[in-house]
Amino acid sequence: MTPHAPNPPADYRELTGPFDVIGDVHGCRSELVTLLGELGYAVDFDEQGRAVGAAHPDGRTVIFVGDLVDRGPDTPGVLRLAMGMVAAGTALCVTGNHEHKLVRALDGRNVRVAHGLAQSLDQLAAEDPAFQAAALEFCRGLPTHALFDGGRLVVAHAGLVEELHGSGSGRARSFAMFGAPTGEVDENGLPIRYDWAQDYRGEAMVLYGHTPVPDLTWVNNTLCLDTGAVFGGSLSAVRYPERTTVSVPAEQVWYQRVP
Ligand SMILES: [Mn+2]
Repeated sequence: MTPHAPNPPADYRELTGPFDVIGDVHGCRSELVTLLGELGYAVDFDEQGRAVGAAHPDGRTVIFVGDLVDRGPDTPGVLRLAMGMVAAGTALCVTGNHEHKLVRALDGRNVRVAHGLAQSLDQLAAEDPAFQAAALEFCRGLPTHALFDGGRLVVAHAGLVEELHGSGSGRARSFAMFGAPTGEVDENGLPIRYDWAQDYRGEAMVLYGHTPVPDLTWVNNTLCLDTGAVFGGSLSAVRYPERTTVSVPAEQVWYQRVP
């Protein structure tokens, strides 16, 4: 068993899109199927009624910003669909901090089972061993961020300052998955992160998730796509290069936000 080391960034600069970039899914499989439909994808189902792939008639490609897993009702279902799309070449994906931690847990590392990891572990344990192994290898292989369209588009789970675009440094990997803690905590004891987007002046569009926001708001050519689907918000996507957005409401509150 190889220790899980976060992967280098993926160089997809030759891919020009068009793309549909989807925010944090967190096991919300039903909302993901609905969103793909709204975006014009035809979703494929297997004989057991499980979503196993999706393709767009105009050849568009999905990019997932990571955090497919944890908290929600059907992490295996989300992984099955995303893995099928990636295998078929209709989607690409970068890692979130939740995939990173799930891999560590499945590798037997000593991680604190919190923030919805227990749901993923329980749900995956009910799947057959071949799927469990494939899901682990899928999550293990995800890049920490990715460049597209000649470097004009950057996708990183927690965002990324311009100087780290394309960098495989430890700082780049940590920033892309977790953001940059300032060392301070808020009134709830949660770490305060550097608000990199407010200071961003880069030419590349940066699309990301990680921190749930109530609305989709462009900040200096960056857009956070995590609209908190698993917390009862919505699941969101932005079309590239069109910059138009699509959101579908959560079917229910799947996980209570803490605190
Ligand atoms: Mn995250």
